[in-house]
Amino acid sequence: MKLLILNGPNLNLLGLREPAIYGTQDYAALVRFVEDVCRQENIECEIYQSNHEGALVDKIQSAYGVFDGIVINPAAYTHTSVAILDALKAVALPAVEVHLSDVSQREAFRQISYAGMACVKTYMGLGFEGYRQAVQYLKHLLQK
Ligand code: CA2
Repeated sequence: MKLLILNGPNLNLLGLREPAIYGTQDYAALVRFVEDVCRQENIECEIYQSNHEGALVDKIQSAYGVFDGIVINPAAYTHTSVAILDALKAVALPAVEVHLSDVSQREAFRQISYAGMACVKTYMGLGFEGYRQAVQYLKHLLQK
């Protein structure tokens, strides 16, 4: 089983600012966390972060026929990107949306998730743990 883990803009800056919202650990720690989870679950993974919408769209497109599922935190593009929504729909791989923070309790502009419309499940407000839940959810779904 092979999963693509995608992270959107500014997540590479984790730990530098807003620790009350996003925690104190940096992006390298998130990568290590997800790699450890995938190792424990016996899942192959590729973890990719970009600050560019088109690069994320290209990566989703390239997942077709290569990966079995996608875990995606589109970051700010969650709330704006029909292009990412369309790419997820186009490849039609099971996708799970993750947010470190509980976006449902934040600003009005964060209340819409375009990417979420193409996802089978969303985890929010769990910090890094949300990625573990997402990987495990996809594992169980794909084993059915
Ligand atoms: O809670 C999440 O995971 C988000 O996807 C994070 C995004 C935000 O735009 C979404 O609404 C919710 C922001 C990503 C990183 O932002 C940083 C801001 C300051 C310092 C470091 C990272």
